[in-house]
Amino acid sequence: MSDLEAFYGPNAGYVLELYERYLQNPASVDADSRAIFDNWSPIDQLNAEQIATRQTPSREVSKIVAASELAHAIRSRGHLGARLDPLGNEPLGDPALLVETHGISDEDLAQLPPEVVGGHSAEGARNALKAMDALRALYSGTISYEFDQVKSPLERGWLRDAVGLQLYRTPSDTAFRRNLLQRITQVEIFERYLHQTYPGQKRFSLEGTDVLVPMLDEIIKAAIDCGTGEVIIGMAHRGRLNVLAHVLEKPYVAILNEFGHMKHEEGVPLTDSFGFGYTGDVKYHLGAETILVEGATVDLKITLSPNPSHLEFVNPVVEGMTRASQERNDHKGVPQLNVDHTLPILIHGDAAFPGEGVVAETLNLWNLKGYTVGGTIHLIVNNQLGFTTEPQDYRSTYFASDLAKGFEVPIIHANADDPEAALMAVRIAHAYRNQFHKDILIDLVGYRRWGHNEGDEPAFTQPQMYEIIRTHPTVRELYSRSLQEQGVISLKEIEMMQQRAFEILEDAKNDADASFQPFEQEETNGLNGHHDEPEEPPAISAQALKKFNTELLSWPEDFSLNPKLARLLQRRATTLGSEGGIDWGQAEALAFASILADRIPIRLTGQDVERGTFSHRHAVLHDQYSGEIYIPLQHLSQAKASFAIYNSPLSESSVLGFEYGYSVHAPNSLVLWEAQFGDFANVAQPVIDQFIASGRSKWKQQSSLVLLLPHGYEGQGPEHSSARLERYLELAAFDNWRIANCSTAAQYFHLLRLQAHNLLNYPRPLVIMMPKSLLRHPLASARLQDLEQETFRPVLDDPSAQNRAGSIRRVVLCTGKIAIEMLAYKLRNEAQDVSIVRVEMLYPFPAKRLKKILKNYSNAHEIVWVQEEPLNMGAWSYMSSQLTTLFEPNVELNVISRPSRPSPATGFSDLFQFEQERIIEGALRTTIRHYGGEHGD
Ligand SMILES: Cc1ncc(C[n+]2csc(CCOP(=O)(O)OP(=O)(O)O)c2C)c(N)n1
Repeated sequence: MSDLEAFYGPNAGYVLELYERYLQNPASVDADSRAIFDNWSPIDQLNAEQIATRQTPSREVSKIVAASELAHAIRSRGHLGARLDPLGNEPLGDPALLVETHGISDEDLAQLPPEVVGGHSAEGARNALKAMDALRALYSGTISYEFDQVKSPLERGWLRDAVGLQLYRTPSDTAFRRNLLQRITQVEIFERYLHQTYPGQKRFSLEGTDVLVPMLDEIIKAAIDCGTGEVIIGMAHRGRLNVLAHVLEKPYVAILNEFGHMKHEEGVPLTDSFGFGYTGDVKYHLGAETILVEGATVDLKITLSPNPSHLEFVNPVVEGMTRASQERNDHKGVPQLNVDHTLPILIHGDAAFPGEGVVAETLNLWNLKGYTVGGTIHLIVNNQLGFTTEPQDYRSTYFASDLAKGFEVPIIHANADDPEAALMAVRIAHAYRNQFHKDILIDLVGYRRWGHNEGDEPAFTQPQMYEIIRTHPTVRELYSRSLQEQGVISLKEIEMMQQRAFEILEDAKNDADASFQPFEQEETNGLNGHHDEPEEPPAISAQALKKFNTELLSWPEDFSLNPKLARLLQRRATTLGSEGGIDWGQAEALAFASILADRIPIRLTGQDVERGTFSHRHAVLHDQYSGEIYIPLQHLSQAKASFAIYNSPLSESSVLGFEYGYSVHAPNSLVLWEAQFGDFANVAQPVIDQFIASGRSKWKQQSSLVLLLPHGYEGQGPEHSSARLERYLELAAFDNWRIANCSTAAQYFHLLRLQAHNLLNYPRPLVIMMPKSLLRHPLASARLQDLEQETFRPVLDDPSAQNRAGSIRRVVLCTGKIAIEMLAYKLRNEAQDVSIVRVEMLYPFPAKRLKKILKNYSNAHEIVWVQEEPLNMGAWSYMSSQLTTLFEPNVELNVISRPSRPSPATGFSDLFQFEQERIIEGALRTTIRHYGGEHGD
């Protein structure tokens, strides 16, 4: 109650009012007030009431109010006055942080009791001035906070308590501090050793933000204490070698070996890469895994995802890996998510974080049911430069972290020259994530001791900054000096620490030199297969398919499905008879059902996938009255694995990166991503180029991700026609993935099953050009026996041409929808000398099968590749080089297409129609020869 003696008159009235609010809901008052009220007794309340009735001189009241406003300003805007820059730049400041702005002086504060400031800083302080100083040290020191963007009062209260009550202060015992110094010493000496031993070689030194490593140590320690099973880290080049060595425990010998013996600076290892398809990556992009064993029982797996040069694109990949690690899917229904099992950490650059859009896309995932991972700890390694570019040229906001505020992410800024402050930041971050399962970000403000890489001269572009850095002591020097002054460690011990760290590196270098082996042949196991054949999945009985179908068309009795949709779905009950008519959506559902029955979990995501962009899937049913949903694939009696389906946010890069990461980390799951229209995947091109197409060759990363890309020319204009098949074909090499374009629902059914059954023994991404008009086309539909008896066929010969093979003069080769259009075209029956052969699997190229089919048409004198796409797009460039090896030289190879164009399709429907008919007629009439070309025929 002594607190209250200091308050009188209206101020005590205010306190009482606050107290009443506290009694109703403790979270509704600020943390500091709450801390006081937590210790109040009923007597205190009585006294407060008495005090409140006394008269107060109004000047005193206004000083108290001013002091309390100042304290509030420090708590909410202290970061604007914080000493965050090790290089000594002045903070931005804010008038609200100045005493005089509030109409009072330090002398006034010295007259007021410390309780007007409240919280931890008031404890033991002689007066409000002292308490205010302590408050400034908490909020505007070498650590500071931005919490006001967090909407939940409960969370804000928790965060204020964490700071105000110093709940997560870094331990101050001698052993802890000495260990911390030792760690910083290892980090620094490692960089110095590399600098001296391999002058000019790129390593993207961490010096200037060295404390990142002990920060990661601290998070990992906290994770172990919480029983976390896995920590997954994503980061770019900066400090990666240091993290690999000290956090992932990659042996020094291995790292030094890479330095000493790289044939080429950009990292081609000395393997016979032409023989094995593994071409590797530069050392500062490599990933690693380690298992930390603490005591007898606790194992923590730490994974550092490999990273391409494209900054920040690893973010969604790490989130997807994390989600995969958090889910159990060995049961039917929804996967069981345990976000406490895995902790993701994303380390960003200060220029890349606000600059690369994929960061915002990834932040947007945190609270979405298909994507949440229960919070990510973000760390910006802020060295105040992006290559040679300064903050005023690479971001429009004051702090590098400002983007995150829009996502309600709490932000902690820390000065990288104060290791204890930096550690407190991660201690709070981990506890917050643990408590609220939300993202939190630390902006670690440091500097970069060298150029962007070690071959760069930074003084060319930042002369003044580097003049300061040249003489600025390292964090190790600063911290050891501080510990020495406090008597925690002696100079001799400090020197011995350095000496020891050097010796260990020297020993490793000797070992590296002695043990170097130029060929890594054994590591290429599993990567040397060229054009392997995937294994056929087991056959599936008609009876089983019928049972699946019945269950897929069942929902609870009291479930009110939209009557129109119910009728639509009921049509599927009739298609397993002799009439057939199984359309794409139904074939897919039956394939999924059979895959789930075979214990293979499925995850399907993309924009509007639950219904399907073309209203063809309807995997998720909605009750018309309650809004409840029902997903038949989660209720199948025979399902033995989970089925997850989520509409994605409107994003391609982050969601595709996420699914790639998921597929890598859950290799036994069938993971599918569907683009709304195929060419929207262009927006995710870095994910396709850097991960899906090349991850295996660069990092031996295995993925069986399926990309479903709607493709086909139907008069919908330039951006809704082409999935840019040519791009996938161009990236195809060394059996890196499979590219298919199915023309029937049955083929799609079998292809899905083929992929699902080869997840582990033949893992490859699969790109499928998906149809639109074919989704319900009778000629593309399947009969029950097609599903029961057939398997996926990479090439489909023309059944109608079998009995007249000898009279075929022209073999039309094509892929996908155009085949069905030609078969359905009015002139088809007249074109008796034409056979229409469909290439359903474009890559790996089905050379043997095609050759066999072509051989059958021994009198054909012409092979024509027919495509809807312009000549410079589609499969033609790829096909033309592949096809020439398949037939005799006297056979002509021609092409029919739209003429070469910069835009994939016309926006005019009449022009589209005209061109489409010309292509089809040109293919079917052997007398007409108008082929596509640069300017048309
Ligand atoms: C998508 C992409 N754009 C450009 C680059 C080229 N680049 C590599 S590092 C870098 C500067 C990055 O600055 P920052 O994010 O602050 O990280 P730092 O290197 O300073 O640690 C640039 C422009 C890249 N790697 N990726």
